[in-house]
Amino acid sequence: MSRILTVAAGQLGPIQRSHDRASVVARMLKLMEQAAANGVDLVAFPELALTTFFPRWFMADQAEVDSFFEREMPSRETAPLFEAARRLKLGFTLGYAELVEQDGRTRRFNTQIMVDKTGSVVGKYRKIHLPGHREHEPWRAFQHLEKRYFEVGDLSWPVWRAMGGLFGMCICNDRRWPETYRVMGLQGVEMILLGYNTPVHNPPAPDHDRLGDFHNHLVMQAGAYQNGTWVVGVAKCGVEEGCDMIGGSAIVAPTGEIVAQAITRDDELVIARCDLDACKSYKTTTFNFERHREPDQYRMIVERKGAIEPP
Ligand code: CDV
Repeated sequence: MSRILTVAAGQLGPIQRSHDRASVVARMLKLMEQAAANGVDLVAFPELALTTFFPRWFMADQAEVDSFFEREMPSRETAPLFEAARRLKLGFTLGYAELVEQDGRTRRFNTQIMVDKTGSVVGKYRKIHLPGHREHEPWRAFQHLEKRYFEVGDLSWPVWRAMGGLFGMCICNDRRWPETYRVMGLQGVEMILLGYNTPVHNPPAPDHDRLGDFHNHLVMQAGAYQNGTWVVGVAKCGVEEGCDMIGGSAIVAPTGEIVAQAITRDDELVIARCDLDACKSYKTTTFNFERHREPDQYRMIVERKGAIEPP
């Protein structure tokens, strides 16, 4: 038996600050049309896919920061994506900056949604591992102010039943942390969809720069194998406002192998036929959690935040 889902990573090339949402949505619609013509069921788009990656700038004016956020989803500008989903019978995931009135205050999250073939939102995730810093650090070649502009996500990593499978999502820096995958693995996830914006240059650790593509695939392949799940990683990449960002969008099988990968750093569709039943062999043998995990011995993982060396 097999449950085949044809999935695409809808990689996006750079989005400059002068590009409005309508022009970005038009690029995404083009990829959705291509995807439908190739029998794709679900296309994943990158993190913060509707605008340039604005946390690279320090902005003192909150109104300027908020101009990068979405107050409703769908909105007038994003409605065509939802209409295309219905017309083409094609699901999609979309990363965007979310501004919401919640708990009696204005809250801002780095968010990703999953939309099914009827154009309905079936899942929402808010980024938990926010990288970077809170204050302006002028010594950097560019800022990374996610800790300033977003709150830590409040939804954990839910897993949803949709499109005949079990789906979860995470966003960019989350993919580097094993906890991300394990929380979804413990809910039986079969496919994790994630978008990213990863600069080549890492200001606090420039010695990592030559390894950006390697680390990108390393963590997604490990997460897929160790949890018996498909992982679809999709980049916004290329030179955006002078900042060089890695591509390497990839579809990773539960074997840990990359089955399809982008070859450009521009708008590109990466397609793979994914058998969701391929997860079973890993989930029922090597990574049969019920049989082999020893959570009592892992308590430190949730009880301790930073590393404390023995005396
Ligand atoms: N958008 C991100 O989360 N980017 C980080 C960078 C700052 C290292 C990443 O983990 O790719």
